[in-house]
Amino acid sequence: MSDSYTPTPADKFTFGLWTVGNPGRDPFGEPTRQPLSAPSIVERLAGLGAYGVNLHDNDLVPIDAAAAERDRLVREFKQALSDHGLVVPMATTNLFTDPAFKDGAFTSADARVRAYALHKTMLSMDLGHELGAQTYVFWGGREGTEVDAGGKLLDALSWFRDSLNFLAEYSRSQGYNYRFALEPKPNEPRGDIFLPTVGSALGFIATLDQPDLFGLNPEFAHETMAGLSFPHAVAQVIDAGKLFHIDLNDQKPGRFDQDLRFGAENLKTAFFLVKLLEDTGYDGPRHFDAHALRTEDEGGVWAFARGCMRTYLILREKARQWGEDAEIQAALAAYRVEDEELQGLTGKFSPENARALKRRSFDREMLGRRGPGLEQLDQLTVELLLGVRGGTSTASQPETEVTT
Ligand code: GCO
Ligand code: MN
Ligand code: MN
Repeated sequence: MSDSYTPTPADKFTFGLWTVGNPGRDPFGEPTRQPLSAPSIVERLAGLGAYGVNLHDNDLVPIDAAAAERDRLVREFKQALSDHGLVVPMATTNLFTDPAFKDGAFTSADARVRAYALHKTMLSMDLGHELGAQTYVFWGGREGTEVDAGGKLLDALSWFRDSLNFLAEYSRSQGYNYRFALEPKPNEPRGDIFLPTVGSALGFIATLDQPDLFGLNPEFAHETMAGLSFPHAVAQVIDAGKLFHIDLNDQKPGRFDQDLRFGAENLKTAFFLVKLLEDTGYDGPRHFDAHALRTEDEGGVWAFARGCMRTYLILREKARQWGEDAEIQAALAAYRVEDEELQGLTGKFSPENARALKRRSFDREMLGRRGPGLEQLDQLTVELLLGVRGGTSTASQPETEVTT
């Protein structure tokens, strides 16, 4: 079946080898699906219209693989990429599965673990570069604590900073020129993960030696787990010029890390997110960091992958309709009150502006009485999402009644 919501590589949808390759293991149960080889994932994703595939070093090469085995796996993967026209825009390091990292990688209190984490990351950066990756993600899954009796909170930040500075220099010295994207998460697998939210990561980047090389890879589920709004977080990342990559999925607040299909849970939030990305011209990959439900067989995995991309495209179409809907645009225009004279006074400080503003009297009661029309605007949005506001023209749509 092919319709206007069928993705093409121009839509820049990517998946991780670990996402569609997720075999359905959870802390309480064994895998429910057979592992899929990397070349077979590439073939299937290409068939569905994806643009690329991302990976951790050990998604492709087992941690204890001998050199010949590594070379064979990389060769076969590269062959599949070129056969099927998929790219690898992003690479990252698995610094969380091996027991060596159980108390952190870059923030371990054991200097030998910190050194091993650098060693492993440099090798993984070599691999990513070989595959053509231009963005390198740091998700500090084990960088955190369950108990703070170790007293390392400030040391951990400084070890983390030293490691990122070291790796940025490594990238430059090798001519890799990666852009680095930090991916914050509040918890899971650690009780508390360092740099838990988008805001924390943005603040930390400002303390690095080469802050311009670092941006963010915010994830829908991670801010949602913290009870925060993902569109608000992403807006702040865009405002800071730091949206280097994005992880899309879905999540119920207050639950374990669910990694649900994009749009499966918070449709309206997903809509405003897609609208934000499209309105601001984000042109990086739309990466789905999610996996099929544990209940599913392989058919369910591909239904999941197709569903993530279709929902994004449907929401993109809805965002376009929203922008062209006359009634919505009228409600929006009414919501935003412009006043050229006052905006002239408040836009930039000058002693004259300050004096003029202080002299000015305001009709505070009138300002407090004004209804901005958000109920109507939001209801129009809901109706558009529910499909009862039709296509591009709103001429034949019934007017929503406004009661005053
Ligand atoms: C998670 C994270 C990871 C990272 C991945 C790439 O919650 O497990 O989202 O999936 O995104 O390690 O950096
Ligand atoms: Mn995640
Ligand atoms: Mn992620």
